[in-house]
Amino acid sequence: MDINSKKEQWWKPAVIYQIYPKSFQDSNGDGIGDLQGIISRLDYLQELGINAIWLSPVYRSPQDDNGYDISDYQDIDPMFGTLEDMEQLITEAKKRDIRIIMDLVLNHTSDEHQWFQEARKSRDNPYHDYYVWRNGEEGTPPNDMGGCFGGSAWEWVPEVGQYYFHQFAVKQPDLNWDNPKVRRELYDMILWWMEKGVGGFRLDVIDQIAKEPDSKITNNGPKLHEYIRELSRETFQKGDLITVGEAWGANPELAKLYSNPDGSEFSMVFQFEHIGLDQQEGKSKWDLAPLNFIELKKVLAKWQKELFQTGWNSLFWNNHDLPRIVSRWGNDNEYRVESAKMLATVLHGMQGTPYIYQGEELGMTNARYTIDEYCDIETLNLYKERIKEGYLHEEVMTSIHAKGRDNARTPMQWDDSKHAGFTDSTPWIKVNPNYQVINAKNEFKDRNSIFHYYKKLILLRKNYEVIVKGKFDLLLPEHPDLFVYTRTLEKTVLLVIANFRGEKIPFSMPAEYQGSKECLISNYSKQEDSYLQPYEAAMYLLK
Ligand code: TEU
Ligand code: CA
Repeated sequence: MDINSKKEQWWKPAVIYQIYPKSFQDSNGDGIGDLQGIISRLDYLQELGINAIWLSPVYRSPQDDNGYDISDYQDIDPMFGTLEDMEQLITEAKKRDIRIIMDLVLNHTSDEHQWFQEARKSRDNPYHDYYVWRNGEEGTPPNDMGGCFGGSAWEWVPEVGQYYFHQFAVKQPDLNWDNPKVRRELYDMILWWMEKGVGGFRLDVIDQIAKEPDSKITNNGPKLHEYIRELSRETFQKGDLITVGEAWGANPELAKLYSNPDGSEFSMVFQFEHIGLDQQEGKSKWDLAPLNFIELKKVLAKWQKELFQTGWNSLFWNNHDLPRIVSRWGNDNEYRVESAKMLATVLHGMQGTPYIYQGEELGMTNARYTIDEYCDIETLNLYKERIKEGYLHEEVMTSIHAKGRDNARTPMQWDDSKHAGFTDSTPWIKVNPNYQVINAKNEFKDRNSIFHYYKKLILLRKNYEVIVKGKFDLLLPEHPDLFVYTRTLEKTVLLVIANFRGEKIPFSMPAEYQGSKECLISNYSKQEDSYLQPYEAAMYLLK
């Protein structure tokens, strides 16, 4: 493909659905979601109207970090099925006009990967230099860098008398991107998947591949964009793919490189600036603070403005690492339905590619479990660490209930039968007890459900070019309760209004928008003249 060709990218009006395979649908009664399970639910996804599925990793893996620790990139973990199942999923999805986006974890492998097994044998093993090693003495790591899941980022290997570097768990050694052989192996693997008809890739922690541990650089290393351009040139640009990089360290300037319309890097990136707005400044996500709402509007507006015609945004509230948005910035009690729809309206009215995380379309909520009911390595390590540091059990649990990754990983709630229709046997992680009320079967029946609302939002994006292409303008930036913006494409103006509070908020339509308008969607059947109802949201087309 000529990267300079100005042909309209197919994925610009697309909506993507993220599946966390372990928790989506079990087909063989082992309590773990699998590929055949996903195939059996494709009709559901087609009904919702999504265009692509981002599948969290299904490669062979010891599952220390639920598949983000890969031991064979070119095989499927038996827990999820076989390569044939994967091929069948690609074919069956294609029949329904759905593309499969695979998750590429290129920063690290599992320590059980063949490459690492060789690498740790001796310093002159041909695979040794596939990873990042430093000399040192046992007990004195090269520096004080910490791993993302707790502990040191360095692990001693007596056989070679060296430390290896791992930004994540001990069992996730970092690959050495400075070694051209490593890069070539990864490109060949990607090309192999492209041959199989994969529709795109999500690139795990891609901004961390060019790390330079001697200078304590993790993300945005000096060679990062050189490596990404090479990766893109050698692989993605040979096909018609959608690619999205995960970049916690992105700012709009960097995002313009990543999502340059010339196609030299990716289609878009996930940026996380809005995600950190409910934590104490300078601290971690576990140190809770109320959402800074005005800042949320500013941050999102900034990204909308900055990437307009110079890049492309990913739009998301949720993923498998984040709490459920309705519990986080909505209200998962009295106004669960209203607030879930309100949050969806705000997100789906913006410019970019919206991502729906499994169960978000049902208004699934956070789970409040006891510590022994959680499975996530991050949560379990954090608990141990904080208790050791002297935090009280209750304090730590409050943080985990709010931010733990397992909030997103509880099984998909399909119906009100035992285990929510996810499995016939014991699920690998407990089902959220609210499944008897919150489930796909109920949502399907009810014309006013969150599910049908998402379906409509997806359709609006297909039918109104202004949602895909319009210029974004934030109104009432300092308003403490309302999120209001317009999208403008030539003479068409779309107005989006949302109340982020569980109470009536005074509001009357600004004079310039009082003329004739059509309500495209709203979470209330009737609008009031002088105020917005609790969590009310609407999209208007101004004429
Ligand atoms: O996440 C990257 C990442 O930085 C997360 O560890 C994040 O900081 C954390 O979840 C928020 O507390 C990606 C994957 O999405 C995640 O599931 C993996 O565990 C991680 O990479 C390692 O591959
Ligand atoms: Ca299974």
